[in-house]
Amino acid sequence: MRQYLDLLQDILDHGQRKEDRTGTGTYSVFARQFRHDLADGFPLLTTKKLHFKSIANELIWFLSGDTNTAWLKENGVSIWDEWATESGDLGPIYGAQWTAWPTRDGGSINQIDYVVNCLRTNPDSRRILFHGWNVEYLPDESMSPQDNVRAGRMALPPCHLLYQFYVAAGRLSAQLLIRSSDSFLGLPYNTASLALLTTMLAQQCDLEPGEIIITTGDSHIYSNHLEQVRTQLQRAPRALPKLELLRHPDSIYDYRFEDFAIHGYQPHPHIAAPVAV
Ligand code: DHF
Ligand code: TMP
Repeated sequence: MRQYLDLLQDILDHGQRKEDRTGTGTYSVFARQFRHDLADGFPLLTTKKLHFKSIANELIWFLSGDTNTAWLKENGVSIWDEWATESGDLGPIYGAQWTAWPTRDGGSINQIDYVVNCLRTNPDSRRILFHGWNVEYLPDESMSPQDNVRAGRMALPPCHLLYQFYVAAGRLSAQLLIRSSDSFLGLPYNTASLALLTTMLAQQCDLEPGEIIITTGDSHIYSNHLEQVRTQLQRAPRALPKLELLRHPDSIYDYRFEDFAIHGYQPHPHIAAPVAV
């Protein structure tokens, strides 16, 4: 995806040096946007190899409402380990807010049910969205992720937070606001995850996948990713793979990793980079 590489170049050329919560230091620009038509292929980065299994299983895990790393670990995914307590807890992060947003009467609201229902019964609605930014449960930035979890708060506040959907001419489009974007490590995951969720929702609602649009707020490259970014920018993007759904699950909650087939993914080799905790 040319636009992704252009964003990395933009940050290298125009990024301001900023200190950050993790003490690593970043180069950062504010508020960038890119779009991709899912008819042109599945947006899995080709300029470095991505672990699609981590991306798919993380999404399945979010949709299940789970916020403990145990299931991820059993399924070969370690991307959340650094922020969890010894017992694997991450506090009420994505899965909790998506599927069980707490209400004042002690109940909860499933925002994913709302979205699926709205897409099926009221696709022209301008209110088809779900949101992860539940202010009551945001972490205290002066405390560690684990101490926040012990206090009943999220380990990390959501980075990808506002998902909005749009239907026209039988196609389902989605836009996502990412308030803070680790452009080398996180953004390729977030992009593929949004594309996968949009494709799954389209299947569930008898629509064709349309466009995805991503807006990134604080769009940064960590100072210890500069070498990796330069390596990646020297590589020529290759043809995008195709995603095939092998089954029509009964609901948005019934997808398994085995339901997804990625065809024609021939990326350049993986580039390792340390994640800032
Ligand atoms: N913190 C920071 N600083 N950046 C993030 O991207 C981030 N993402 C989180 C939680 N906290 C974060 C959740 N998502 C990796 C990718 C996504 C992710 C967390 C970590 C990662 O380290 N990816 C490596 C290894 C992939 C693997 O183990 O499968 C990569 O090379 O893509
Ligand atoms: P912050 O909460 O101080 O913004 O730190 C969160 C870091 O994690 C920041 O570098 C953005 C990154 N991140 C992503 O880019 N995508 C994600 O999906 C997640 C969970 C985090």
